[in-house]
Amino acid sequence: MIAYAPRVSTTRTYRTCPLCEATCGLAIDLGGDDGREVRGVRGDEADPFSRGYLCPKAYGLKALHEDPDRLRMPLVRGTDGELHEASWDDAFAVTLERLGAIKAKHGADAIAVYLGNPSAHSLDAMIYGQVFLRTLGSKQRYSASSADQLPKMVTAALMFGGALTIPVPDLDRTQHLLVLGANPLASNGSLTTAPDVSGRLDQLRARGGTIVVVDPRRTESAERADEHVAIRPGGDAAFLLAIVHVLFAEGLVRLGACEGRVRGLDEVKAIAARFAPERVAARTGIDAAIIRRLARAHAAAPAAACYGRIGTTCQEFGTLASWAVDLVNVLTGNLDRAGGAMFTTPAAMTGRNRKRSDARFGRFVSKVKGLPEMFGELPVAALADEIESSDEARPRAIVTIAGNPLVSAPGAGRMARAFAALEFRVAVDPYVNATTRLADVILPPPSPLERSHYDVALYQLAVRNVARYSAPTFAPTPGRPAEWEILLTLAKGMMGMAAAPLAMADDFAVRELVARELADLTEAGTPAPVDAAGALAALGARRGPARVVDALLRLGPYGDGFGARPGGLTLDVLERDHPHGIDLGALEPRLPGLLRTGDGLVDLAPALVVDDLPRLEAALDVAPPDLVLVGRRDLRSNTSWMHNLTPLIKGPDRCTLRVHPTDAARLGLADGGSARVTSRAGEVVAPVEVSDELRPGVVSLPHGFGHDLPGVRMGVARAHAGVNVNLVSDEAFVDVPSGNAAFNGVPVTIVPS
Ligand SMILES: Nc1nc2c(c(=O)[nH]1)N[C@H]1C(S)=C(S)[C@@H](COP(=O)(O)OP(=O)(O)OC[C@H]3O[C@@H](n4cnc5c(=O)[nH]c(N)nc54)[C@H](O)[C@@H]3O)O[C@H]1N2
Ligand SMILES: Nc1nc2c(c(=O)[nH]1)N[C@H]1C(S)=C(S)[C@@H](COP(=O)(O)OP(=O)(O)OC[C@H]3O[C@@H](n4cnc5c(=O)[nH]c(N)nc54)[C@H](O)[C@@H]3O)O[C@H]1N2
Ligand code: SF4
Ligand SMILES: [Mo]
Repeated sequence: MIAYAPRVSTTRTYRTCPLCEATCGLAIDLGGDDGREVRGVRGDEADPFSRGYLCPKAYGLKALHEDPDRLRMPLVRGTDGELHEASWDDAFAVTLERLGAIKAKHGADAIAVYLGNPSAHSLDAMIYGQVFLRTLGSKQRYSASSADQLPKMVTAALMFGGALTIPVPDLDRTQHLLVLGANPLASNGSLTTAPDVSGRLDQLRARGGTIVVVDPRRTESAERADEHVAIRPGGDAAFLLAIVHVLFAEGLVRLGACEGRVRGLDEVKAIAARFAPERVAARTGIDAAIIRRLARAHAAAPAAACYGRIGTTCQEFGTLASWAVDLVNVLTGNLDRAGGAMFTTPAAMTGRNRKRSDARFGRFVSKVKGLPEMFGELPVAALADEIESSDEARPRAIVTIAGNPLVSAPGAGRMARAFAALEFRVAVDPYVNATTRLADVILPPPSPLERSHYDVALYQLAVRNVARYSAPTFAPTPGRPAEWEILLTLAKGMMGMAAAPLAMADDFAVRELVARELADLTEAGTPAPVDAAGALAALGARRGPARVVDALLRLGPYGDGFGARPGGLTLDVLERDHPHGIDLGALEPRLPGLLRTGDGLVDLAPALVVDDLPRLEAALDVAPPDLVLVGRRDLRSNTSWMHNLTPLIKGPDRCTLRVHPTDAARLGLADGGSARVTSRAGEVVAPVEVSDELRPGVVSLPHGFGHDLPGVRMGVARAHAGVNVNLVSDEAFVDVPSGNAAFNGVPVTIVPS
């Protein structure tokens, strides 16, 4: 008898890491009897974009795939009030019956939807989440955007015409980088997709360039810079307008590529005249002389980029600050030039040929505070208000998709009460966490390793033009729907077509999406190469999001145009010929063709933005609060949901309140002691870490913690529970024009505890 040894060989597969915006290429070694074991995760040296780089979170993919707490089957709340495992058929049936009844009785707006951050990293959720939203037809739409980059989307839409027409710093060619409110060494970059941002910053300095970091905390990124400017939280708009003041006053304004392509220049000049460096010095905490020097240095650099992130968007003056970032780019001649702030030319995106501007706001308003709709959504800071309103058409149910608003949204305590008061809650989510523990049904998507992946969103903001497709590393487990199938099942069910085959619904959804793209083309005056039916036939046997990516690639600037440009990119070509991805070159100037502002000009002084200036000017004359809270990110985490992965969470407690020594002394706080932090919205008690990296008067606490609530089924995270800073963040403290949450600069009082 011959005994066969079990298979011990390993197979190397490649895929893009979906865990942050950097999109690193990974080489994943598989082994085990059935080849379904992850043996190793490495950076893919052959990836033309990430060139072997990876961060510690990549190893978390194995832990995530294997995490016993990650749900494999749906949970449905039983008559005993507890969540129990259920079959997919039963879970879908309960969901559709309850949502259908609420919609029938109260209308579609009675069902709120919240789309969380990982939906930007899940191809399935990004594409089919939109399909679900469209078929549901509810105006009660929310997302993590309004707890993140909404102000930037608003100013991009107003200035350039597209919500994602956001300039990215051309990191690889710039000679001067002014960073405000971003810590790319921890976050790995955001609204700027740049794997190995740390290496790219080193190269910037190695070629003689300079980096200035403006941040109330001396962050990892500030340590790496030539200069750190410890701004007072919320001071960025005033600081940048003072820079613009100096540019005008000293005759340093140059429009470069924007020459003859702007409107509102005189208005900006008049506005800037009101922001002399001396006037803003107190509010910004930055000496007038420093502001003048930084303005001159920026204007003198051969190529410079101004870049702002969370510290400039999630704050009281987020829209003004986001606008002022791009004013500096335009007025120093750096917009749309190599080494300045440029626009990516992505290979696949929806709405590429759309001509009308995205900037149509306020088509409806929130019921309680009258906040305007932005890009079809209401701000998450208004969600609890809406649920708790007495309006007949208030939300009675919520569907959260890849979101954890009870941890991540401001005013988390009130949000928890509002959620508890709903009639029905559904979550599309792999974990039972702070939010989903309240759900009536949880529908878990499969592991990231069981899906296809293409970064449709993030490649729109990359520092090079790139394309990379990842096929599923592991075949999906039979009987478990893909995330797109979960969302499409909900979508067709809400259309009253629960019995229709999924394949038919998919054909319908994809035909609609392709037809919209083709209609945009025709409207733009380009003859469409095919009709929607022809496109569907040409797309062949692929189903789900991969088919959509193929369609978008083929209609894109490098695509085969469905036969119009033979030899062009298709998903087949990408998959077969470029398993490590394809580099499509450095960023190229894109003005004026990119502009969708109606008159084809960059609008330097949009009314929505300018109208908010009196609020900023009023703040210049008021003494700032004594103590304010800001956020903090750590390289080994991402928002609230990676704390259950042992390799990423082990080590010292990270959820600490960092306090400057002088503040610690006057407040009576000791390193290792504990402090009670109180705001209008609520309070938390957190361990104290005394650190001189903070600007005095500023304390910092990371978000994403507080995993010890009853019902949370995340054993590892529970052991590192931490506290939820958003119990202190105030849902009433927002960037007024956009309604975006102001997590940074929250006034607090602190006592030893
Ligand atoms: N105080 C403070 N609060 C903040 C911030 C801050 O800086 N300070 N930052 C804000 C920012 S920038 C953001 S983006 C938001 C994030 O806010 P959210 O998007 O609401 O929260 P996350 O913590 O990212 O939660 C993601 C959820 O998605 C689930 N999930 C993970 N992968 C998948 C998947 O593939 N599919 C599905 N369906 N679910 C998945 C996780 O289990 C988790 O429940 O938080 C904001 N909150
Ligand atoms: N490792 C890791 N990576 C992540 C995430 C994560 O949680 N962990 N989250 C991801 C997400 S959802 C996002 S949106 C991005 C965010 O990416 P980044 O914006 O780069 O990340 P943060 O670390 O939040 O940086 C914000 C900085 O703003 C500073 N700040 C606070 N208030 C102000 C202010 O008023 N003015 C100025 N100038 N600075 C201020 C803070 O001290 C902080 O250093 O990161 C993504 N990547
Ligand atoms: S930086 Fe880390 S988490 Fe982000 S894509 Fe790269 S390996 Fe993944
Ligand atoms: Mo974010």
